[in-house]
Parts: sequence; C-alpha cells; structure tokens
Amino acid sequence: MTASASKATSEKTIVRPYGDTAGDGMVQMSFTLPLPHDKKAEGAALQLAKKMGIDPAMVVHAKAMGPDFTFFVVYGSVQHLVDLRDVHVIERDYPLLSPKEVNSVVKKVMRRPLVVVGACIGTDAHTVGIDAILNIKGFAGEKGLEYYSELTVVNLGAQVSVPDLVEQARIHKADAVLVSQVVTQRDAHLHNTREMSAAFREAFPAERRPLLVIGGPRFDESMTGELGVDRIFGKGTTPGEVASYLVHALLAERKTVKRS
Ligand code: B12
Repeated sequence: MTASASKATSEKTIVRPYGDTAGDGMVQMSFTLPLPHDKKAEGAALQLAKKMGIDPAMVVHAKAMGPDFTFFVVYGSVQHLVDLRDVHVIERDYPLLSPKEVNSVVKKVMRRPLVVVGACIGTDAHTVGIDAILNIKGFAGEKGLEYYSELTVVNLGAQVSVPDLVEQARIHKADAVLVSQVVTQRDAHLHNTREMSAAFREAFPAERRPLLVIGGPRFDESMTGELGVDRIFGKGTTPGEVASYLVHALLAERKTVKRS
C-alpha cells in the first residue's frame, strides 16, 4: 500500500462490509430455528434475514440439528453504513509491561509480593479462561501470572461461592481479586458479578477493598460502573495485559491494600 493510500484508509469515517467486492455490504450470519429441515424452514430463514436488513439474502448452508431444529448460514448484502465517529470503545489506558518490568515495579514500590486471588464464581465450571491468565503455562505465548516472581497467585478454581471468595481474599490479604464468568445464560454473569462486588463492598472498608477484576468472553467492557468492578477483560485477554493493569491500578492510581 502506498503512503497516500494508507493515509486515506486511516482517515476513513464511513465503512461498509466487504464480501466479494469492496463495499458490497456482504455479511454472513448463522442461527438455529426450531423447525425441521425442509423448504419451508429455509424460507423462514430468508424471511428472518430480510427482516434484519439482509437483502438479497441466500441460505448458503442448512443442516438438521435433530428432528426439530435446523442450523442455517445466511449470506447477503446490508445497506447499513458504519460511522466510525460514533464508535466508542474502551482503549487500553496503561502501558504494557514485560514480566521483568512488572516484577521490578512491584518489588520497588510494594516491597512485598502482590497477592492475587482468582476464581470462577457461582455454578460456572469454565476454568480454562482464568487458568489461561493465572497458570504458569499462560496463553497466546505469554506466561501466566504464576510465572511472575513478585506476584503470589491463589487460584481457587471453579464454582466458588461469593462468601468463600470474600473469606479467601481476607485470609490471603488479596490486593486484587480476579473472577471469571463464562456462562451468560439468563445473565448469570451479570447477577453473579453484582453479587460479588456488593459483598466485597460490604465486607471491606473502601481503603482496604481489593481491586475487583472480572473477565469472560461475553462481557461488555464498558460496564464497570454498573457492575461495581474496577476493570472488565473480554475475549482474547492475555496475562501480560492483566499484570500490566494490576501494576497500573494498584501502584500508579490507587493505594494497595493496607495491612493491619
Ligand atoms: C470447554 C468448554 C466447557 C468445558 C469446561 C472445562 C473447563 N475446565 O473449563 C465443560 C465441558 C465442563 C463445559 C461445560 C458446560 N458448558 Co461449556 N464450553 C466450553 C467451550 C467449548 C470453550 C470454553 C473455553 O475454554 N474457552 C477458551 C478460554 C481460553 O477462553 P475464555 O473462557 O473466553 O477466556 C479468555 C477471556 O474471556 C478472558 N477471561 C476469561 N475469564 C477471565 C477472568 C479474568 C479475571 C480475566 C482478566 C480474563 C478472563 O481471558 C481468557 C484468555 O483470553 C465453550 C464454547 C467456546 N467455543 O467458547 C463452551 C460454552 C462456554 N459452554 C456452554 C455451556 C452452555 C456449558 C454447559 C451449561 C453445558 C451443559 N448443558 O452441561 C456446561 C456448564 C458447566 C458449568 N457448570 O459451568 C456455553 C455457554 C453459553 C452461554 N451463553 O452461557 C458455551 C458458549 C457453548 C455454547 N455455545 O453453547 N464447557
């Protein structure tokens, strides 16, 4: 790409999806209908797609999921435009540090290990996400927080109740509590997070409350205030991002937990 073409791309404010040719508006969507797989079911899928603004729409894949359901992939064009000036996202507002840098700041500023307590709460048994962040083997080529010599990690595992989490945070004098929520059925992740943050606020005076960090693939990162947590991490988070955030939040922005 030439310098001028690259500049034009970076200045773009209106974009449309790109399928076969630039700006043709082509999108692909998948869903399941509670109908047996036949011609009428495919017609129903097309009707849904058209009502969603995909027109013309094509059923490019349909597969029976047992006798009463059909899975569809629909491909077609939308007229909608995306205005980048109206796109608001949570950008990383802290520097990414290497494990060496994290250890060095913790050692210099805290003069003791930074204590992290992690868990999956409620009935959620999906531990792969929190383990990706905490376990030494890590994720996406990065070592997990257990690898950091100046971090003490207590991983409580799955299906931890909120009272147990609060108790463990107290016992271990946690500076930060890292909670994972993967199941979102009936907004379980939101209810559990609110219950957790309320419990910590009740159990700790403000200046002693550990930093509350929640993560999972279906969280909206802008909901921190609504959920009463300090930070939300979404899909694809890496351990280095979390370690860098902990240093930023605990050592740069707020005081660490006061020891009694
Ligand atoms: C593996 C898996 C399981 C395993 C879990 C094993 C284990 N020890 O974790 C088993 C087989 C036990 C399982 C069970 C169930 N599962 Co399941 N499971 C999955 C699956 C295939 C992969 C999840 C995963 O490991 N992802 C990989 C990790 C690395 O990604 P991640 O969790 O997103 O984590 C990353 C980020 O989100 C973030 N992150 C996550 N947590 C945290 C926390 C913090 C603090 C931070 C900073 C970051 C962070 O960092 C991680 C690294 O980037 C997903 C489908 C999918 N493809 O995602 C379904 C899925 C999550 N399961 C699902 C369901 C429904 C279930 C069951 C209810 C099924 C059933 N009827 O029994 C049970 C529930 C069990 C329970 N009590 O929780 C649904 C959830 C639907 C929903 N909307 O809620 C999914 C989406 C599948 C689906 N499409 O239906 N499951």
